Amino acid sequence: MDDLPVNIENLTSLTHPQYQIVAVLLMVGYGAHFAFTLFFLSTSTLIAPRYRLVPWMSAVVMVAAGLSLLRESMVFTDSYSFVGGLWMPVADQVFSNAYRYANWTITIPLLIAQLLLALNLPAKTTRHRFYALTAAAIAMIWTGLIGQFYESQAVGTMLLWGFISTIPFVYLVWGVRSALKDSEANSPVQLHPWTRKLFFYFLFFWGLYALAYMVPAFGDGGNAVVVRQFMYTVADIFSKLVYGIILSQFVLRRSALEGFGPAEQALTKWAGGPGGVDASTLPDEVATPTPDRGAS
Ligand code: RET
Repeated sequence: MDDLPVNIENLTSLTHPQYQIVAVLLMVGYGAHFAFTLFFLSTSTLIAPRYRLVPWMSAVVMVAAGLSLLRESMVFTDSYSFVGGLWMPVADQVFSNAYRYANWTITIPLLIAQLLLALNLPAKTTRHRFYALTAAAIAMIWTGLIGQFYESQAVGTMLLWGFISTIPFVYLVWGVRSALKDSEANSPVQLHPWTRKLFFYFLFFWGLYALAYMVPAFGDGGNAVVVRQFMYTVADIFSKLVYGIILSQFVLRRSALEGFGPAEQALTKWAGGPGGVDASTLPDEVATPTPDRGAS
């Protein structure tokens, strides 16, 4: 397989712990994404109808990512056989991280769309930014996809494509930053700290994918396989799942601040409690618990 454009996973044996860690990481990945589909669908009713697409898009992202990781996991277990105390790559099965890139082509436009919808920018700005950021994201993913085919044979070529891919990524980061900044003009002040923190959150966890891409430049053995799948799993969970929870919480607060009853009730219940909202930041009618809630 040396002369085929394959991932490092196909060229190295794995010890039993290395194999187990990757198998568990992939399982945690698809399990968490599938499970949280239910969370996003069930909590969406607390959010004002105009922002409800945000959790619904998270639910779609969860299913798409769950299926992709399930497939990745099945291909991983099919790609090795246990021989002489080691997990050896099998000759007639190719493991590929390309499934991930295919999946990002679907999920990233959704992640961008849900951010823009949560920010409640004017419709025209939202549309323009969506097209520009999605075009940059597709350019980033597909140039990275080409590059990762060179990781086992020509690390220099891989890094060159990685560099090309970083150019649209920088544009994407800049676009997200300016969308977040623009949103402050039409967002209640209580939401401003959220938008500032969101940028660094986004930068860190999306950047983790770029770091994972570079792992074959530093090693191509079993540890490199484990480190890369670990980085992918962390990036997946935080840039899709936890990101979805944060955006849902963000639009839940926005809904409450705009006077949407179910959101007000959901937040009032926890007002003053650990991690709850400060009641003084909510409209008056929200800050006063109703008698039945006070009694419980
Ligand atoms: C690549 C190639 C190397 C350079 C850069 C990359 C960036 C990838 C990113 C991926 C984000 C994926 C997400 C998936 C969600 O489902 C393509 C690895 C910069 C930022 C958020």
